[in-house]
Amino acid sequence: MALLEIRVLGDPVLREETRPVEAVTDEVRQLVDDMFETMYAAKGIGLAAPQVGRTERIAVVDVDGARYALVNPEIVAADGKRRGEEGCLSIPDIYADVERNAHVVVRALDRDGKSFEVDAADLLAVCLQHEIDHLHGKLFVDYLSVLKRRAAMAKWAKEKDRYPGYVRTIVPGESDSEHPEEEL
Ligand code: GNR
Ligand code: NI
Repeated sequence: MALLEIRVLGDPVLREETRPVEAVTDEVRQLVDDMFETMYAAKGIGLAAPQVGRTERIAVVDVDGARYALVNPEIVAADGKRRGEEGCLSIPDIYADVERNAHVVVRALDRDGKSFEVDAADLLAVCLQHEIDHLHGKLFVDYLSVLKRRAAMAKWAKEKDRYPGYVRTIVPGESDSEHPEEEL
C-alpha cells in the first residue's frame, strides 16, 4: 500500500474526463487500496482518481462505515433535493452549501469486477454525487452562485500558495486542517 499525493484546484487533471476501466486487474485493485489508504489518512469520506492524478474512472467512499470501491460508477436513478455543506480534499479549507439529489442509486463494478448497486440517501448520496462529478472533471465550487464562487476563489487564492505544484502531501496523523492554530 502507498499514500498518494493529492492534487489541488489548479491541477488540470481535476478537469479531465476519466476513461472507463476495461478490466478490474490487480493494478486497479492496487490503486483502489492506495486510494482508501490516502482517503483515510486525509480524513476524507470519499476520493476520486483524478484527485490522485489518475484518469481511470475509479472512486472510493466511506461514509460512517458504508465503504465502497466504485469502478465505472454511474447514477441510474436520482430524486429529491437536499442542501448541505461540502468540502473537498482538493480544495482544502473551502466549504460551501451545494444542492444535490437527496437519494441516488449508483451502479458500479466492485474490486472483483462484479456489478453492484448502492441505494443511497443523505450524506452517502451526496458523497457519491460529489465523487462521480470528479470523474467528469466537475468540482463542488462549480455549483456556486457567481458571488459565492468569487468569495470561495478569493479565499482559495491565498490557500493555494501552500501547495506548490498543486500537490498536497498527506501526513498520517496530522490534523486535517492545514492550519492547526485555527482550530483553537
Ligand atoms: O471528505 C469529504 N467530505 C465531504 C463532505 C461533504 C460533501 C462531500 C464530501 S467529499 C470530501 C472528500 C473529497 O474531496 N472527495 O472527492
Ligand atoms: Ni472532492
